Amino acid sequence: MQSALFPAGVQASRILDLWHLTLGVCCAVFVAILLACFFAMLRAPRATRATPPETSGAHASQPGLRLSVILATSISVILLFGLILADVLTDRALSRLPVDKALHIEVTGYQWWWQARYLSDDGAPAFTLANELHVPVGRPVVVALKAADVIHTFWVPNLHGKKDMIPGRDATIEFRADKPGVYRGQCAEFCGYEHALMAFLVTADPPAQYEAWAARQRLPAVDTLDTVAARGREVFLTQDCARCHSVRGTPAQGNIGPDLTHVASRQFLAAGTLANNRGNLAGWIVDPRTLKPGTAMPSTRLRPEDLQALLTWMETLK
Ligand code: HEC
Ligand SMILES: [Cu+2]
Repeated sequence: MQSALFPAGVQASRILDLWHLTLGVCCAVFVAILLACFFAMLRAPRATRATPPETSGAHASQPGLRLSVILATSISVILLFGLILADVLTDRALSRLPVDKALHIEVTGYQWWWQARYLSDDGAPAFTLANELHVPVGRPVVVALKAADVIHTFWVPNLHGKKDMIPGRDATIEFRADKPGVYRGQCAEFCGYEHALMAFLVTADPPAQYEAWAARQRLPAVDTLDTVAARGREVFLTQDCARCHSVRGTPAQGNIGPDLTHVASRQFLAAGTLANNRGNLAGWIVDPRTLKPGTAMPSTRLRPEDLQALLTWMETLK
């Protein structure tokens, strides 16, 4: 789900309250102005072909005009100040989320995918993955935002507002998911050709389930392989893949593309572009630039047996 109207956490629901207030005030003002126009038209003198418009009163001073103008202006000013106040109060409330026991994640925006480095409680790096974050329900999360190339914007509307990721500048966003669920995020700053295909997921799990997930992500790739999978691993290591991708537990240590240690546990490939299944994975490896023009990943021509073995191995990366 991706919607600012269904908040799943404190931050998003405060923003929604502010939005409701603004919407309510603006609608009330709009209706009041329409009513005023309507009554003005009703009261205006009528003219027909026989009776020319009566304009003699146009320059005469109207009783009560001064008062209505002063009143209307004051109401507008008061309402606008009210909105500014609500804005400031919301902003302060947003910055007051207690984060002492927070989970820390570093998210880096790349053209056009997201790298996430989870830190353990002592601040040491725990594991790295791409595009699909998990967070525990009820625990605050502090996400340190970075950009590797151009400006991106981190935005998960169910959890919080937007925050820019500017190269060379550090920023953080803090949120807490209070309802379990899968929330879709989207890059919200035009960042090149495939900006629209730069999505990600935040899954909010109950704490025990989150811990189980994190424990699995920490593990390296499985070592005990059947012959086909072992051959697939060889293909991965001897082709160019390892230059760009890491798979923990193998010699592959590239850091240009997503960490693939647990790629098979993700729902999507290439930042929300393709459902993660064998067919799409094959299509992606053979010709990523048709699926996502401009991506840094080159296409790889493989013999069919090698491709099948590679796919079989990648399916073990759960
Ligand atoms: C020049 C660097 C480079 C090489 C070589 C490369 N990739 Fe990639 N790969 C990338 C980048 C960058 C992405 C992210 C693309 C995106 O989502 O926009 C990616 C994405 C992927 C993904 C999707 C990962 C995810 O989490 O969504 C898979 C799977 C993948 N590559 C497999 C491979 C395999 C297998 C090979 C070798 C046959 C390979 N790559 C070679 C750079 C590379
Ligand atoms: Cu982007």
